[in-house]
Amino acid sequence: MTVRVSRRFAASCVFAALLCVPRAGAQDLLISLSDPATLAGQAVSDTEILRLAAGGPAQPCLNAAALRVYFGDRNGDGTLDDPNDIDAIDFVDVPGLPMPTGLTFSLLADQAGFKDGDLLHFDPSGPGNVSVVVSEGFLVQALEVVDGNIDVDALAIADDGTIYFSLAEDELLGLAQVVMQDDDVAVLPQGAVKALPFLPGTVFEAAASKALGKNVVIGDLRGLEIDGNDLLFQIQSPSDQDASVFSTKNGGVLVAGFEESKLGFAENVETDALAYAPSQSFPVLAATPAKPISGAMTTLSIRGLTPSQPFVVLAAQALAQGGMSAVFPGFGALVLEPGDPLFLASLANLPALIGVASPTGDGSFLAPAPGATGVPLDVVVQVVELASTNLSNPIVVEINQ
Ligand SMILES: [Ca+2]
Ligand SMILES: [Ca+2]
Ligand SMILES: [Ca+2]
Ligand SMILES: [Ca+2]
Repeated sequence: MTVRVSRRFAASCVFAALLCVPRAGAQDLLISLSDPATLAGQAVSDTEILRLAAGGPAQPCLNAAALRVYFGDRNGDGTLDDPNDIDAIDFVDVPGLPMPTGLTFSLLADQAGFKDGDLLHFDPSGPGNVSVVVSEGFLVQALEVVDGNIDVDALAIADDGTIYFSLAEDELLGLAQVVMQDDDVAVLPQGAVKALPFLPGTVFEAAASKALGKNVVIGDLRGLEIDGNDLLFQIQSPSDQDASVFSTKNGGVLVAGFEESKLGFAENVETDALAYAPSQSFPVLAATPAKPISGAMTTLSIRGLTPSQPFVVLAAQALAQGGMSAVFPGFGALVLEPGDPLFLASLANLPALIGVASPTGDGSFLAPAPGATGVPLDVVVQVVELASTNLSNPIVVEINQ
């Protein structure tokens, strides 16, 4: 027996009182997948962050290549590391800083000294610097988790700093032996060391049931965002709705245009993270192959460009460190080291580095990978649109590695 039901009234009062910051209008969302899938013929990993506008389809946003740059070389072996599956996100626009620095996220599993219950962010001090915003240990103490171990798997941070989060598994809490289930939502006000009574998963199950017009068992709560007095959420079950965005609005609705059927994937997909998107979108850059040998033809692919407009490819051998970024629209910052010889050389050869986007906003650029045979070389690349000066994400082409 648990006291979960008897806490429902108190939780409902908290629910009404705390969700009081309105947001205006329909807004794009960020999502992440639980498993790899294929979108418009391109592989999407379960770590990547995708952008979703009402009606879809999903578009790449923070792709695997950009995440490697910002996650950095975590184990010190000289090459960049991929974060393991990201399973919780919140996003706040930070003007003048690269887009990833507005992201708070949690990993699916412990990695490189980070815990799967830590809330992490990409530090503004530069790509590759990752900080713990709130540690798993702090959250364990705030909830009084008996076994001392949690995995955060859904996250929303209110404008007043209140943290809403869900756990990946049921956990026994405190001396009262309360069970917090994996579809419940913990509430931790800004500055508090103890969590408030959690929001019961029965609220979300009832909302999903009302939205779908039938009684459903939602399983785990996988994604969470705040929408004025309501919460947006994503669920584990049923499988034909486990990538849909639901709202507690009016007792429960599917958010129009954000149903699973609109995402546009080749496969049946499930999502595991949800947040509001940046106000600005940006061209998304990737290289194929990501790790060429010197001389190998390498394709830079760009999606989300302004249709039919020219863009230029900029390259450097180093990332700008510590406040040296230049502010531009789109991705938010040029992070190429401005004094780098390759960067200066690319500026001197700009006409050769100009491409033109297709009428659908795609671009590509083909070049042989530079460098001496067998010698490891990193080349950082960003693309900038000439008219709008919108920047793409950076990538690092890891040559001979
Ligand atoms: Ca994911
Ligand atoms: Ca996690
Ligand atoms: Ca943990
Ligand atoms: Ca959960």
